[in-house]
Amino acid sequence: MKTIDTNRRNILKYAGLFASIPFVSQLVDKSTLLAAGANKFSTDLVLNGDVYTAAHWGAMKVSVKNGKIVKSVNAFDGMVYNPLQSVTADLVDGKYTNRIKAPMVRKSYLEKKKNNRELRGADEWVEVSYEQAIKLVADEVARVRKEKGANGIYGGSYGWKSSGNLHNARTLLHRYLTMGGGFVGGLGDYSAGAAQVIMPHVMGTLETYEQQTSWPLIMEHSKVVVIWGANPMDTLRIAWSSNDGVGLEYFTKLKNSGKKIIIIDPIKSNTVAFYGNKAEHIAPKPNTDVAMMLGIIHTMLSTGKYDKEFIETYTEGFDKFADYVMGKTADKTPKSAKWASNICGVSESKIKELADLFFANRTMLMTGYNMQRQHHGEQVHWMTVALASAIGQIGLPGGGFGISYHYANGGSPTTNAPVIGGITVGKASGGGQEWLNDGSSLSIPVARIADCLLNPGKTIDYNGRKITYPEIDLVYWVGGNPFVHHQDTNLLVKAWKKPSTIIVHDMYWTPTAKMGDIVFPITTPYERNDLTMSGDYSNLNINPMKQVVKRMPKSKHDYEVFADLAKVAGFEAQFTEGKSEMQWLEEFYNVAYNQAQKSGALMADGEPMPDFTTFWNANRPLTFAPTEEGLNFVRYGEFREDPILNPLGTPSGKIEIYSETIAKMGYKDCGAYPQWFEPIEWMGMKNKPAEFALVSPHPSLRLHSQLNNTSLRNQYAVADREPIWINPADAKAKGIKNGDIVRVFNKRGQILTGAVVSDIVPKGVIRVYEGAWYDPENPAKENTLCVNGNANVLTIDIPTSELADANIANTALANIEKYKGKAPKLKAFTPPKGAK
Ligand SMILES: Nc1nc2c(c(=O)[nH]1)N[C@H]1C(S)=C(S)[C@@H](COP(=O)(O)OP(=O)(O)OC[C@H]3O[C@@H](n4cnc5c(=O)[nH]c(N)nc54)[C@H](O)[C@@H]3O)O[C@H]1N2
Ligand SMILES: Nc1nc2c(c(=O)[nH]1)N[C@H]1C(S)=C(S)[C@@H](COP(=O)(O)OP(=O)(O)OC[C@H]3O[C@@H](n4cnc5c(=O)[nH]c(N)nc54)[C@H](O)[C@@H]3O)O[C@H]1N2
Ligand SMILES: [Mo]
Repeated sequence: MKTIDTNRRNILKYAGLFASIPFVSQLVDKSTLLAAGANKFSTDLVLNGDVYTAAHWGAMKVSVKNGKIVKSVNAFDGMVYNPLQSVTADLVDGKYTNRIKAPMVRKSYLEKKKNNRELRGADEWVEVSYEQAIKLVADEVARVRKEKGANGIYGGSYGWKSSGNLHNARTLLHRYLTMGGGFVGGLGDYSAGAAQVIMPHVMGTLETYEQQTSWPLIMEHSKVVVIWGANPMDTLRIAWSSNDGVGLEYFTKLKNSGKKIIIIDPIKSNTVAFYGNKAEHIAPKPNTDVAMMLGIIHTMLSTGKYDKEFIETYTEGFDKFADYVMGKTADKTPKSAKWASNICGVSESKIKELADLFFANRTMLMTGYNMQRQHHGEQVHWMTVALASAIGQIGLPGGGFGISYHYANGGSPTTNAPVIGGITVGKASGGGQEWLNDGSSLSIPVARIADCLLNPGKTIDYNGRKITYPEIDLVYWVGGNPFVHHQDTNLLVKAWKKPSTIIVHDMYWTPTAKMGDIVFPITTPYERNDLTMSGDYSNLNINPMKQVVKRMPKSKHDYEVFADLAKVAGFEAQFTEGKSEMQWLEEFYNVAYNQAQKSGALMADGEPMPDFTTFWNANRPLTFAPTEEGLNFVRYGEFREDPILNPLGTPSGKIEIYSETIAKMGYKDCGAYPQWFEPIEWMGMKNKPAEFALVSPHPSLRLHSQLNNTSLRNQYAVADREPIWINPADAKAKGIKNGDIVRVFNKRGQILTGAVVSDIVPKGVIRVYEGAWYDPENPAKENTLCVNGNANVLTIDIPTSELADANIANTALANIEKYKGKAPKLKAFTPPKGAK
């Protein structure tokens, strides 16, 4: 146990991290405020000065001059630089910004032409009045509800939207559709869709979005840190609520900690570059980590250097899995280091060395998500658990595994912060909410959307049950960009022609907006007032998100659009609860404030939390300090201490290396214990349908498609397209030089990219980041070129397995050639015909 003194020291160190920003208590002279009257907060815009706001990429200080944004930086000085924070001005209005400036309707849709669906993406647009747009949407939603019921409306609307607990686009859509009588939703997410379904069977929890063993304990106890299929120096630039920045601080400190750092990634990612000679880089072939892990486990079982006692005490069915590893099951194949080496390309001796190293030292396996956005993606985190069980350090400080250190700052110690409220989905108007309780028949796995639109009535397997696709006639999308995020774009183009109506809200003419029928021009987060916490696991800060600039003339908040639609449908009072923007925010803030009043929780500077008016007027984030428990949190520590008293939420209460539940499902593509399955396309297959393994990880200088329309693009675009990384030997063989335009193609589609010839990718592998805006050369033609380089035009739209039905974005092969034609002009960042 830590003494109070060390804890206090830790807290002080922690507060030190954020010391560069004046605390609210230092800013506000309370006596003047009291004199001014307690409940006066200002919503006047700052015309010259600094405004504090926050985004997925963290808390920011935005400088304004004459009502225009001139600079935007981290709200806290001295933290690891995050370039995503620098382009706020562009997001409001820049060279590529491409704002939707007015409510618009597609011409042939407006004219009710019979073949209008065929013209989606290729049509002209017509500006309509806001009132007319509201009426069109309200009438159409009512029609579909009447004819098809809740089952006819798809509101899954997957996407990263913007930070903010009020202007939460997707929740607002769900609130409107729920109150109106229901909709078809989306199950799971694109991020960790396979892991979040398998892990509850194995560990009894979701695992993907849960707190990890705290970073201070990693720094103190881990001897070996394995960054496996993760690129934290890039991916920790963002978080779901807002980034607390702590993950980047710790991964930076780790560099010179003297620990053995191993990075396992086919590519020399920016994280590999960052650690340089302070880390060992091991490059397996893409999609082969499960085999590599098996080779390590086989070595451990063969040498006897594994933790038998841990396995006996804490796991279920390891013996059956061990039979598979040793080749005693039907396939008669020992999964030896040699066997693994043949598949993953890492040498037999290295695999054996890792087995010994992990067993002999306190080892933390930090995995990313990319490996599970692959065919049979369920297996990799299950296998990680099997490996960590053999090592036997789960539940020890600094040991075991953690699958979200790379994501939203897992391991950033949890603070004592009270939690603010947020807008909720609410209740169905007029009573019954049966459809919600029966979400099973009305939600489809998110990544099956194209399959669902194309095949109404089809029944699929999902995690032990059956789901029958409804017949969707109306798609309502806010806060997401499926024409960038979904696999096999050309299939989605076909699927998109099925519904009668597609409604999109966005700030920009994204490819998804261009593929809609009715679009609303939405305000950016810098044109509205909101609140968010930062630190998905730490709750480190409460951030004001003050309106920074005047809003674009015809733009609307998502909230306003839905409130107006609710009005037409007769449930406005229920939707708005009669509250204004600032009244909502005061209420959300007071949820936390009242909690703090009750518990006596103080902020990191030792002061009590200010009331809402003081907080809002002070215009600064509030910072809280980690608790003793937060600093000393060991994931599965209690389970390890007493597995009888603190069992896991699995059927056996133990770690299920063998799952009876999954065995009973009888799926061919997901067995009762973790296994190596050959992916549908990969480097080592026979009769490869294309030559190169396409890896499409998350972009360093964007959040998916967000920020593609900013000046950050100047830093990475090549020949005015998305870059493709090609190994020098492959480039030479294909006659491709740095800066050339490269056509990347396979049977699913074709894209144009700009060549970066570099040995950061191994031979036989190409990398195109996900997130480039889909830009069809001729939208009226099938399988037309995407001239901006959206990787998903080339990816495969099949499920990971019948268990999780998650996406397999990172399992694909493609060909490359130097593009010889005249380079088509980019239209990705210009409005469509008819729009200004
Ligand atoms: N090939 C490949 N594909 C992938 C992945 C991969 O690794 N490889 N990764 C997948 C993963 S993990 C994810 S999470 C998805 C991400 O997919 P998305 O979440 O769809 O990606 P974003 O670009 O964040 O899209 C958010 C959209 O919401 C809009 N928006 C922002 N704020 C607001 C708002 O307040 N109101 C409204 N109405 N709109 C707003 C933005 O302008 C943008 O168009 O991509 C997936 N696709
Ligand atoms: N800057 C930035 N940060 C982000 C995002 C973003 O778009 N931009 N997106 C956020 C979201 S929504 C999510 S879900 C997470 C995604 O987090 P991850 O899924 O972990 O991120 P990726 O970038 O897809 O992949 C991480 C690393 O895996 C490597 N990799 C690819 N294939 C393999 C393989 O077969 N084996 C191994 N061992 N490694 C492989 C890639 O080269 C990459 O370096 O990131 C979040 N953070
Ligand atoms: Mo994600």
